[in-house]
Amino acid sequence: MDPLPRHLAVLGLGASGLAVARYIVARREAGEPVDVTVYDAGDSDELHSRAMALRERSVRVVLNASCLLEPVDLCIASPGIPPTSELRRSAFEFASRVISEIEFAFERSRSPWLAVTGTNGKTTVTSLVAHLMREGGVPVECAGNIGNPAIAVVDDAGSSTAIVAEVSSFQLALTQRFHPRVSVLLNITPDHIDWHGSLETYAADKARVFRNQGADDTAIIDIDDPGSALYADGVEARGVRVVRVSRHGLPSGGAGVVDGVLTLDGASGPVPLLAAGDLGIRGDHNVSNALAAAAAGYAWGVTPGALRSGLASFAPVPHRLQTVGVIDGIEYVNDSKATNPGAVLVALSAFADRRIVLLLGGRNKGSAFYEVAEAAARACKAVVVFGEARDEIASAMRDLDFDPVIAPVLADGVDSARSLAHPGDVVLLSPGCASFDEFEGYAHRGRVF
Ligand code: UMA
Repeated sequence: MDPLPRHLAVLGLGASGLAVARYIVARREAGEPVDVTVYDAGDSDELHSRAMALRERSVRVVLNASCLLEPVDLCIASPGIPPTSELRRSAFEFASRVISEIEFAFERSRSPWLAVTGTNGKTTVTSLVAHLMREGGVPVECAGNIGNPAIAVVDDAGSSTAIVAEVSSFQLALTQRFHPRVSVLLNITPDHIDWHGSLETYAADKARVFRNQGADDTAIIDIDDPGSALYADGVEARGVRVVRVSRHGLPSGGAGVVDGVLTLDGASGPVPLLAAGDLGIRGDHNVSNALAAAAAGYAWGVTPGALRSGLASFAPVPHRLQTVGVIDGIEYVNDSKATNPGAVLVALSAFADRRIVLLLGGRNKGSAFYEVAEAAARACKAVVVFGEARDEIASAMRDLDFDPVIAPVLADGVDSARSLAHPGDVVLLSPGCASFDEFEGYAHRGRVF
């Protein structure tokens, strides 16, 4: 592996930036002549304590930063820092090269990579693929947007362990050489428009997952979703093996559903896996997720037997349509990971046969709420809106003559939802917004719920 460039900068001191800084310090302590400065626009107590720990290891840390202080050879940016940030803009002036943490991790890794992207379902599919691969005896490190920065696992993974990474559009935006052996694109619906500037840029950044793939690689693409289906022919025309996934039939050479059974179209004919009804994860969207994961595992060489037992034993991941309690006959479902409108639509369809009290709200990421308001007005007996976006969502609902209950924060919203629900009902936290107006992240919101 090439030595690190001499002068490095890291943007952001969250989970990604901290992991990158620690990696660089470890290289320096192993004898590589590098220096590194970490910049963060924030100034919180948590950042100060992280900064202090890094300074003790001779890392320069600049908090409250608005621009790089000197030229560097390489700048590694944390995914949450948007293109509009002054700090990030200055990186393009001062650094010979600016890349994302996932690109850095890829370049520093000796492992084969499997990357999962899409607007919704990434975490479930990443966890399920890793589970299927482990079931098939493949050593795996699960990393990336799922909450475990990839740079933290690359050294331990070595060359014999596969890195199964959840990759976000933010991470893909600053990739150059990122080249997974197997890529998975689940769907593309509006999200993070505030960060990317437009839906077109968001989609193009997601599609960078295919950019360096070639004839030895596989792309798994869900063709039921129009946003992802768009890419299948173009990627195939470049010589990449494309495995199409659909819940409506069995695409040639792909993964689909035949008589209610998840099935792969293998080299010597259909390979039945598991009845969709026997999956431990709920809803039609999870049939799509399971198909994509099975196709990815199969592309990696996992046997049908291991796929079958892995699919049957997989349980829902936390914060995704997760039943967290039944109290007085009311089922409470935590779908805090639903941070965009598309994810709420999916959640509502998973409970189509139930009476739903929906909790919607948080911080808007530049989304429009008409479609969610329409679906909620159709599917729910009551809707409680909370947080920063409450008035905006309430107004979209009132346009449909549906009066939501308005609560300032989630705790008040849960109290209201509880008083509106009756035995047999579902109280569904599927907020359709980011959590940062009130919480540290979606997992924090889910735990509080
Ligand atoms: N910061 C700045 N300037 C800014 C914005 C932020 O300096 O303009 C600083 C903040 O002060 C903070 C740091 O950047 O100290 C935070 O960096 P970050 O937002 O990149 O967050 P990390 O803690 O590094 O977490 C990131 C991902 N976060 C985002 O993409 C927003 C995590 O995904 C991921 O799990 C983690 O890396 C490990 O790979 C979270 C997420 O919300 C779960 N992802 C989005 C999603 O799933 O929709 C994409």
